[in-house]
Amino acid sequence: MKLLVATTNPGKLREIAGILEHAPVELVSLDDVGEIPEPEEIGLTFADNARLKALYYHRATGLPSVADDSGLEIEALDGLPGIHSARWEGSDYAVKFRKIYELLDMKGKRGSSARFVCRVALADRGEVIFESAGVIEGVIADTPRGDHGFGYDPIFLYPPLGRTTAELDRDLKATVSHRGRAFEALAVFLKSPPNGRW
Ligand code: ITT
Repeated sequence: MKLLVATTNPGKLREIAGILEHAPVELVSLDDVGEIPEPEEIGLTFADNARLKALYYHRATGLPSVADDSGLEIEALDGLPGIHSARWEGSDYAVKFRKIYELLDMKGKRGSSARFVCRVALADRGEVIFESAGVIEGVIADTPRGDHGFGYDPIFLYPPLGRTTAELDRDLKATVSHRGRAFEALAVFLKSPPNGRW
């Protein structure tokens, strides 16, 4: 059974492929299905956008499609950048990090609590047939650190390991991350769907 991992983000794709390595599916990426314009992410929640993307790519390709909508919520910034994480303050992460530190310093809260959130939706036969969620709680690191991962990983400190998620290799990040938790639940579903097939 083919499963389209419907993301344009290479960092996400690498992590998802690692987590689903032993799932009973043949993973296909957007590179394998030809040019498809990106959908507008007009949902108001991570869950809405995950469903929207999964259904959109499923309808465009006819393949069972899984989408991930995720982001960073910083407590002292009232949950920003949240569902807008990918495009908030542009696409240059050095600039995004500077802006975050500037806003946090104005409030005297550089080490604010923060969390990464991930919602996953799987669409097949014209509808969403599975959803899952994962969260990892942490704090904003005093300075960016680490070269692994992608996006906001260098500024997200995971206190139980005393490292940013950019200082964890892919497999270790997957054991503790929002995406790891949400996609592990998908892997369980793929191995034993409730009605014997999915
Ligand atoms: P697709 O919609 O094509 O999957 P995207 O990157 O636009 O790609 P989202 O709309 O879900 O995806 O935005 C997710 C953003 O949240 C991502 O670009 C990062 O900025 C941030 N993010 C999510 N998970 C992350 C992680 O594990 N590490 C670092 N940053 C993360």
